[in-house]
Amino acid sequence: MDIDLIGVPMFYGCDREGVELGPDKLRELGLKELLENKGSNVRDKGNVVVPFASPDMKYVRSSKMKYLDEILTTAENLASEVEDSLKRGRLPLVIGGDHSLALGSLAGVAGALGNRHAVIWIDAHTDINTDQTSPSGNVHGMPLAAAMGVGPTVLLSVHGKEKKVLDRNVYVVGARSLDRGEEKLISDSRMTVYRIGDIHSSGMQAVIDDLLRRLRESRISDIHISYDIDSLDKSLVPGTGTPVRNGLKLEESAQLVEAIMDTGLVRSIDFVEYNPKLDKDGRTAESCLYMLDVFAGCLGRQTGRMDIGRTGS
Ligand code: B3U
Ligand code: MN
Ligand code: MN
Repeated sequence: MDIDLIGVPMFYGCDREGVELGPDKLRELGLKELLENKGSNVRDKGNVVVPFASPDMKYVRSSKMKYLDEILTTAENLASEVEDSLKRGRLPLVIGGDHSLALGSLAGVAGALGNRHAVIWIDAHTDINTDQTSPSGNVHGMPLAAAMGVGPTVLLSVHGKEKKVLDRNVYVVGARSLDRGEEKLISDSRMTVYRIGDIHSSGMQAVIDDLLRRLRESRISDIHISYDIDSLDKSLVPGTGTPVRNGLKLEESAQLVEAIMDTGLVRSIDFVEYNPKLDKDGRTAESCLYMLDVFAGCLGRQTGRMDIGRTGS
């Protein structure tokens, strides 16, 4: 597989410093070599430009969304890179940074692929708050709602059209920490949420079978995976801003990722919320490398350029 690595050194969406060091730390740990050793051709596009802002600028633009201007500028920059990579037939692997970067990656995906794709969001959270329902004002809790066209216009209008994905093509896996407004949006929309309780009661394989069946039935031809490392159990990822107990084991996560990757339909990937500053004894680095190795193995098995010779809209 031909892969474009794109780093997004940003913490504005979680308002907790350290996560901006994620992309360079993963490079230092040998991410490119890992992908290459498993058979992919990798081009490192470097980091997208993230504007500087000091803490006193947090609420300059909005009282409800921290660092709004900086997040929007970064999202625009990232959207162009992702769209460009996809149009060249390469797979953008976007390394965060906090999850607000998905505003940009999903906008880029929509720009290149239109609206026939599915988004699979692997996360302890659903990230479908709006400026009105967010308990924190942290934009990393809002990007998936915005991608579905729900939320304030400023978040929806990143890189053109307002809906980046149809709600019926959105799947969240691993959710276990939801806010009230998020629960309401789940019941009001057609998105599918596989909660940790579903996974533990039916087993990961049953969840995978159901997910793949739905993708087939909706004739999905392209998939974006947004992988938040806090989907993993708290014990595995001390180095993330909001670790949540009762999460996925590495083996469960690997099983899930392999099943999705092996559809051959995955066109782009986000890997987010690794905060090297908060890590303890390198445990999070180890979990990240374990999962990135799983992605690398799957990507290495897939050959050649992807044929995405079509434009969105
Ligand atoms: N749902 C909460 C907490 C949160 C969302 N995403 C993460 N934490 N990582 C919020 O602030 O929206
Ligand atoms: Mn997230
Ligand atoms: Mn999360």
